Amino acid sequence: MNRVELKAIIDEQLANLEIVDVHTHLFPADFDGLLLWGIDEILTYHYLIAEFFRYSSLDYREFFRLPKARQAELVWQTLFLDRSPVSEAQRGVLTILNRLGLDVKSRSLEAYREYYRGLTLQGQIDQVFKLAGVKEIVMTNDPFDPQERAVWKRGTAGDPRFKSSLRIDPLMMNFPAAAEVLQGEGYNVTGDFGGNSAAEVRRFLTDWVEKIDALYMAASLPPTFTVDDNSLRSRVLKECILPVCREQGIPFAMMIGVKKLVNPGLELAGDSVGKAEIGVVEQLCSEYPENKFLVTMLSRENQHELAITARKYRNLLVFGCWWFLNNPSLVEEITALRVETLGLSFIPQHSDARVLEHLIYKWDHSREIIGRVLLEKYADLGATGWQVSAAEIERDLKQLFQGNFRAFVGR
Ligand code: FIX
Ligand code: ZN
Repeated sequence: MNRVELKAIIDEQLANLEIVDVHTHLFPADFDGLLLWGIDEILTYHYLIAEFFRYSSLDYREFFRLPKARQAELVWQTLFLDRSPVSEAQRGVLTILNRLGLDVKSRSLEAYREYYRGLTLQGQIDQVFKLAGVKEIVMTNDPFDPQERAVWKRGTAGDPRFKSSLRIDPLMMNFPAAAEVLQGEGYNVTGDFGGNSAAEVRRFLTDWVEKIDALYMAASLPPTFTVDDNSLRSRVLKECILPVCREQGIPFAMMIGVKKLVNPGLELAGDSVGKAEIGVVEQLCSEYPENKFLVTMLSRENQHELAITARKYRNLLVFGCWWFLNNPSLVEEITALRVETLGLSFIPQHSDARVLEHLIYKWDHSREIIGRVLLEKYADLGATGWQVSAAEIERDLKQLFQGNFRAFVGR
């Protein structure tokens, strides 16, 4: 099979692929408006807000007090009409518009708004999943968010395409505040993790994993994350989170390297990145062989050592080119490094979609790059005389884009 034939097969298999997107911030239509969608949400995505303020001297608070539609107009003018939208987040908007069949060259925000006026949310969910080639997504379900807690208490019709994960950052990042929420929910915990708190936190975690049928538990963690100390964070992890994950047979997903709110004025756009210590991943995988760890790290500088660490521990599954790494040049570099180091034993990407339509651009862009990397690797095999078949390419892609995750979570 020559390179042209190989590329045609890879492109066809990628186009027919049913992706399981292992980390998003999306929700079904009946989650009380928690699902963001539509052109104004697309244009006010925090990635674009950060880029908008590269050019604007507007007071942050003044901007965020504006109606969402006005914020979107300012972003459209500044990042699209006043200068070419060459950044990845800017290009993403145009990919979405183009794939929705809108006239990108019109550059008419009004025309795009008119299009949306004719849509229903449920219809847009169906259309976006189809255009993006996504079969299922995993939500980020936060029991510490009162709005989301109310939805789960009320009960929802649910949508089989939307799977759950239990996001528990406050337990590790601000236990006293988390303890107040748990007390309010009837769990006998104290802010200093005293008394019967460990057992009660385990009961809380068990109740919620079972209530939402969580595929995994997750937390985003700072570059300084360590478990060597006797901190509340370490104790909650070792005495509560890891035991419940073991009992429930689910992974703990650690998203390591976020510096929260280095610029608070930017709100969600105010987080940044720091190189973390890979030793904490080694230590947890080594000391807790009965636990499964999904890990993604935010710093480019952590990627090689994370891949090498995954070679040492089969209870570690690396996933995604997260957030600031989700740019074509880095996705290509990281995916090539992972294939060369881990073969097909990793999850190449997640969308981190915050707005429904992000599924379209995040997967269009990533599929193309990951396909390019795999073409090189299959071509390298061909050069040795090894002939990979279309069925084998389909098998490999299915493993990367859903099989590895399903096997690791046991679903
Ligand atoms: O912690 C997370 O889930 C991060 O992905 C988010 O906090 C972040 O804002 C994001 O959406 C990045 O893509
Ligand atoms: Zn996220």
